[in-house]
Amino acid sequence: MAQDLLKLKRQATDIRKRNLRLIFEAHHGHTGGDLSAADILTVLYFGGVLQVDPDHPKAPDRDRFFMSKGHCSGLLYTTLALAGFFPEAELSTYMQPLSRLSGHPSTHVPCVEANTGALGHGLPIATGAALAAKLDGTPWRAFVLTGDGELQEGSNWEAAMIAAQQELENLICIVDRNRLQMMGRTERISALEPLAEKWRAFGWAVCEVDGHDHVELLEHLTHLPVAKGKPTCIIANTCKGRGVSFIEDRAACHHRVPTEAELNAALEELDAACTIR
Ligand SMILES: Cc1ncc(C[n+]2csc(CCOP(=O)(O)OP(=O)(O)O)c2C)c(N)n1
Ligand SMILES: [Mg+2]
Repeated sequence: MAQDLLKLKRQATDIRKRNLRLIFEAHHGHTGGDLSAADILTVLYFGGVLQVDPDHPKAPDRDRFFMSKGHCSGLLYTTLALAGFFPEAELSTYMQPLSRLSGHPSTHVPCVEANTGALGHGLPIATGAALAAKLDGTPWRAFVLTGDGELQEGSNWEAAMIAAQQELENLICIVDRNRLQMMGRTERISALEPLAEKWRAFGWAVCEVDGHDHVELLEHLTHLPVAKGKPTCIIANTCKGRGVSFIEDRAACHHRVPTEAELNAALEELDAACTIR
């Protein structure tokens, strides 16, 4: 177990480092939101949570993952490439003309289940998918990752109502609760708290975790559903820009591209943190 956790820690560092290089090379990207969700995607794809197979990306019974905070396509593509869904070298084409690695997730990429990025659509799509799986009597689950600012879109709450009414225990919504949106703090712009109580009032089973703690994430994501007959919401408390001190918890980090000196400093800092046990 300790060995597995060390592997996950290294994997998360590799994802963050490759992701930062991708943003630097492309001169585009969402640095803060990518780093914020890196541990969540690490655990989903490398912690044995998602039942997906790079050799059979269209396997009918695969779990479906929807990256609703689609502005963080760079993180999704980096994770998928490192997990073997397409060659890592292709990451250098991110956001270049004719590349399938577009700025918002594209279904041309293996295991990307929907085109997302217009905020507020991932949960409704995942709800429909989970309902279809339930009606078909198939075992797969629908996972969705939303931003917290994204929850200001009303479509999420329409989907939340239907999901509870339909008792979609095969639906898991993870909220990247970094408390920042594009222009500042969520609680200043359009407050979400009490967020857990809101989800509970909508009929969901809710748990709150440290979204950078692999043990906590694994504990909840490998014991699903949290409650029989209810969809699950996991509020993952995170830090936007996590892992790079001069990027962390700043609104300006939302889509600021690092300079070459900043990139090198960030890579060094990530390496140093990974060697400390
Ligand atoms: C419907 C819609 N409105 C506006 C945007 C522009 N936009 C991209 S990211 C973002 C902020 C998202 O904040 P949050 O959901 O908290 O994401 P994170 O903090 O994880 O980056 C906005 C407004 C969009 N992509 N879609
Ligand atoms: Mg946010």
